[in-house]
Amino acid sequence: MGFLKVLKKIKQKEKEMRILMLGLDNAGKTTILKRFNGEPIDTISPTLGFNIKTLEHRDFKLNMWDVGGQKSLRSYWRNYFECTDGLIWVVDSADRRRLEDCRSELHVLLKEERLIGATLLVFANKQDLPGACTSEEIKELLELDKIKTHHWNIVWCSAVSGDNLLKGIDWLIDDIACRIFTQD
Ligand SMILES: Nc1nc2c(ncn2[C@@H]2O[C@H](COP(=O)(O)OP(=O)(O)O)[C@@H](O)[C@H]2O)c(=O)[nH]1
Ligand SMILES: [Mg+2]
Repeated sequence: MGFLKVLKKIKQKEKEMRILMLGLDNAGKTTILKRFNGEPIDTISPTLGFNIKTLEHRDFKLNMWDVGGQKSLRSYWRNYFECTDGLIWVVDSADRRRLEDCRSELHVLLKEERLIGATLLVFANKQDLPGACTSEEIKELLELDKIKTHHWNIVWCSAVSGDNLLKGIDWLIDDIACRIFTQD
């Protein structure tokens, strides 16, 4: 049996997925992770470095990597790419000023060889804020339709209210499961 097949078998048995959460700083990555994990979200400080959480969801074990998004930390993102099954790109939908920066960082990221094959979920977060762009607007502004290299989807959400987090994460898990667990 080839190496990749062996890897697939191991993953299948443990139903384990490695998910990387990225996006500009202040987008809400840490808040999403904590909210999803049922932890309090009122004492979150900016992530310097990274934060790993293993969550059980449905039948799956999710290794979630939450990596700091400050400009000075972005060159370190590449250290976390290996073996990524899913990428969650979190957007602050109310921060219109930085959406251009957000678009270019995302498209640079998707050119990374080590991320080929990763499923991409874009969370249009902070939908509870007045003036937030809709997910349709975010899709246009981030030029998501240009992405042909990855399975992708955009889902609006609010980490503060918890709205739609499950919908996004379930889509991601289903897409990954189809790719890595059902082939032989
Ligand atoms: N109104 C609102 N604020 C949010 C939401 N998600 C995160 N925030 C706030 O945005 C700030 C940055 O969140 P954080 O999770 O630290 O962002 P990170 O840098 O991407 O990890 C914090 O003050 C959060 O309370 C949301 O859905 N709605
Ligand atoms: Mg953070």
